[in-house]
Amino acid sequence: METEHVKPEVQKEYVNNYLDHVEIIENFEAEQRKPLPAMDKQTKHDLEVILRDGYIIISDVLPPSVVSDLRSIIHSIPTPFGRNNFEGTKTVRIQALPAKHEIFDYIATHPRVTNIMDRLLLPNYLLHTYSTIELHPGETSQPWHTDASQFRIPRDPSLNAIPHTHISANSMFAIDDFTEENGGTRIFPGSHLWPQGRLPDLEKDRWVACDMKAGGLMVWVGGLWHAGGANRSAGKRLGVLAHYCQPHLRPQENYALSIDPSEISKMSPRMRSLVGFSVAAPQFGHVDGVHPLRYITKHMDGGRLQYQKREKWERKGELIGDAKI
Ligand SMILES: O=C(O)CCC(=O)C(=O)O
Repeated sequence: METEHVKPEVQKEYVNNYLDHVEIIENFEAEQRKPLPAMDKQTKHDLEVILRDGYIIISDVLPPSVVSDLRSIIHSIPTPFGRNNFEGTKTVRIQALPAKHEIFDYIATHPRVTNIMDRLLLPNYLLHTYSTIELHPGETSQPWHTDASQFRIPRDPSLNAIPHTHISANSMFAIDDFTEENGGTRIFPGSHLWPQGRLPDLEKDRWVACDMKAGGLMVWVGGLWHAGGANRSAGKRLGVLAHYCQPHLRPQENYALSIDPSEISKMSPRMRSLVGFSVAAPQFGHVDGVHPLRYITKHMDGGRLQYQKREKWERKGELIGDAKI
């Protein structure tokens, strides 16, 4: 797909440069992880489309039995609407998914996604946010944004800083059909190649809405301008979004595990903040949507942090999506 303001030859050079450098990514820090198997045709195709357009939509990735399990599991977790325009005041978002149910392990590690992420991000990349997003009728469109901008790292205008061009990348599995009418994610194709400071021009730039059936998957890079759509339909639009980021976007030491949570409230606010028990704008460091200190206070019992029980899940039924992997 061609995109305004990015010359086709620049776009082509970018894709070719990147693919040349995939070998570097595949072997990068190989001592930490076995080198990746050679890229198969399908992954190469997915990657080429993502690098060219900034996103890809893939049909029939999740089998109907998994879609139906996900829908009932998600609806069994009561959660209020979002608190602002970005979260969506008519949108239900459930967070801390790996703490809640094993089905979310399956989704976050789905090979159709990880085969792509393995080549966009460095080994041991992280889940950055992971939530279910259900737009209810009447939801308005989300503000336009790129996911990577929250890291406040300038976009690389030469488009050549491999492999760091991609600070993060995102995936959305459709649990309901996504349409323009019910709030399918809106995208400016090719906008991942826009230079630093270039904002969407709503009079000139053309956006498209993600149109995919339940079980479909959209993957996009962190630099792509997009937004959740407005839900003008009478039904809901449910998706599961897993956003991954580079592995070094965190402190070297993992204090959250080494410090007894009962000690945190005894620390000074400054010290507490230094070891990560804080929320930095826009929402770095929250735990299941709340400030970590509030989370600890709420979940402490007998001087120990009580964890919720993780529900078990076993995959059953057909292999429709997986058969293509
Ligand atoms: O719900 C959507 O379609 C997109 C949501 C999104 O981009 C976000 O919450 O950052």
